[in-house]
Amino acid sequence: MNKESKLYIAGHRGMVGSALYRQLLAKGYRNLLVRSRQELDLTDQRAVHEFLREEKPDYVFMAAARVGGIYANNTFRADFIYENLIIEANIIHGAWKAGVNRLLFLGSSCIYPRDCPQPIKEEYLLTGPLEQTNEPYAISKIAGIKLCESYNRQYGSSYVSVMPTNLYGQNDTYDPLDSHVVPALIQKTHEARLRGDKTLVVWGTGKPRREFLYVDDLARACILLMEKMVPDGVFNVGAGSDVTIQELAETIMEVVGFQGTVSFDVSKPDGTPRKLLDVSKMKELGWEATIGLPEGIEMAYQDFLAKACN
Ligand code: GFB
Repeated sequence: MNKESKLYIAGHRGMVGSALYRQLLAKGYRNLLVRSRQELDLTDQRAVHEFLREEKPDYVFMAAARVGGIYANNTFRADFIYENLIIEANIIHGAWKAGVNRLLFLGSSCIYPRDCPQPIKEEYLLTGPLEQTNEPYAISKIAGIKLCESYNRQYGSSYVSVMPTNLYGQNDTYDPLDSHVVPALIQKTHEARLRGDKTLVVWGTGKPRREFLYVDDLARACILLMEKMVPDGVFNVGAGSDVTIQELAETIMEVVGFQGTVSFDVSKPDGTPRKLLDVSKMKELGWEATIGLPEGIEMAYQDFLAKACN
């Protein structure tokens, strides 16, 4: 990949896509190809194939997906599996037809079996049953990995898959019901502080463990994989350590300046008990996470405040 290469970022307005866009621009890549949802509907096969055939990008970053937290995954099960499957099929097949040899597909750590050994190695894929709250989403992401692998094996392309752990950071989606735990708790804690509440309600038991990665660290890993043209395959990208949801809530309360206590709504699901990724493969390539949790939460909170004030 050189500075003149034509790079298509699918989903450039989302949290991951916008981080990729910012970082690629900062590194001097000038030939970035993007389309808004209004300009290109990624669920429309004909439109996607025509776009890729006309534009002929050299590289494709696939950051477009229907995403959300545990409630959204569990509720909009059909939308999550359908939209992700069709977007993946359209872009991957369209890219291959347009002669794109290098593509990066973004999956998720929820593709791994619910109860697999920790930390999770890439080879544990498809060795056991999945977590139920996000099974449709996970199946769609496994399909994406298998699409990449199959095109590589049948047609000799070089499509690589990245499995990020739970992400957060600049340009996250804030919604008390549908978003992931970090943005949901940032918003809820902020509002609880403004109202002068005594208690912050956290879903589940607070005991599940999660690994949180600031999105800029992920973007750096993706660009490295594309620049180094590492062999195809699946690459875990995670922070290397995890915390309980209770510890996360306490960190957020500290950053936001909320003095109350935490209570747990156990009528809400916990989801998978733990999903800490083994990131040895990325470490061998010279990548590791650089943004710690309190620092990252502080940056995310500033981004939330900037948006809330606009
Ligand atoms: O981030 P999250 O929604 O997704 O929830 P998952 C993580 C944990 O935080 C769960 C708890 O145990 C939740 O019960 N939690 C506590 C909360 N309070 C809240 C809250 O206010 N909002 C939310 N959302 N959670 C998702 C998958 O799983 O992770 C996706 O559903 C994807 O498919 C994503 O893989 C990375 O980590 O459980």
